[in-house]
Amino acid sequence: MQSVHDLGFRAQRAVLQNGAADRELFEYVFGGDNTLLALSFVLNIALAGITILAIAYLGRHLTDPRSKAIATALMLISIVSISSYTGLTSGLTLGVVEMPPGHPAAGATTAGQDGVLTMWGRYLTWTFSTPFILIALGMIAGSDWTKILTACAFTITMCVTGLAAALTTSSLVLRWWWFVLSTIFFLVIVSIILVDWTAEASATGTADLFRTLKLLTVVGWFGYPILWALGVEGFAVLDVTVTSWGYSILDVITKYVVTFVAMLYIVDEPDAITGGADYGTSMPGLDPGDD
Ligand code: RET
Repeated sequence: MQSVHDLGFRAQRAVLQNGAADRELFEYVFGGDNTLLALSFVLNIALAGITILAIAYLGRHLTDPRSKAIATALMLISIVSISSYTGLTSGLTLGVVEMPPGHPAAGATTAGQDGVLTMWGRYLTWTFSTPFILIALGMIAGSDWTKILTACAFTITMCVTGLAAALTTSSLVLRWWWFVLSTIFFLVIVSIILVDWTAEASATGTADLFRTLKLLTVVGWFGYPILWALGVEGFAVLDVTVTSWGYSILDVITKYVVTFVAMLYIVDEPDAITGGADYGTSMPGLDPGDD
């Protein structure tokens, strides 16, 4: 009798053999004909690296735990990003996905395979990077952890359903249904930022900084579903290279620009950020050094 292990192994092999291998996709992107696409990945590796070093430098004199926590969250955004773009560059998180009947790119071929180039690693790694953006924003607004973690849970759900939208090949309707689900989760996050955190930032004293971060974040984040819809996975109005550059530019705004704006403010450790010894503790009045 065939063991469950054998069956699992055969299924895994079937999945991995279905579509172009990493090396073929790496050669497709870096082989010379798709230099612009390759640059959209490499640029972000460089920018993420510079941002990580800049945060380490700018934050070297931070002493307050809240300022340090925000700086760490900001650094983790770029740490995820450098890993994400390395995955795309190596071809590991690229794939060729055959679009369902009725899709404008149905019947397309890429790197000798039936399907379109899908940068599925982007959706996967946003699952890890966007929570850190929201942790930093929520802490700057002075929000509580219930709201911050709620926003994180919704962004994870948004990214995973976005990944499902990109990878569904069975039906066009279901691709768009995933897209609608993901958009609903996205709107929950937007409302937390625009309603709850905006009010909380005014009370905390970080309204000016939060206004800038909110603008960059909300406007920038709306760009992603628009690009998805116009890109090769949606209505296929834009080709893969333009879509990839679109995402890379949005990443520059929503990650690195947001990081520098926030970091330059935090470096001075203003009271609105540090908030005093009791700020954010579950037992006000208890000095952590008193044990
Ligand atoms: C998708 C497609 C499905 C519908 C929606 C999307 C939204 C994506 C967003 C991504 C933000 C990413 C960021 C990454 C930084 O590392 C998945 C494109 C709503 C908002 C800020």
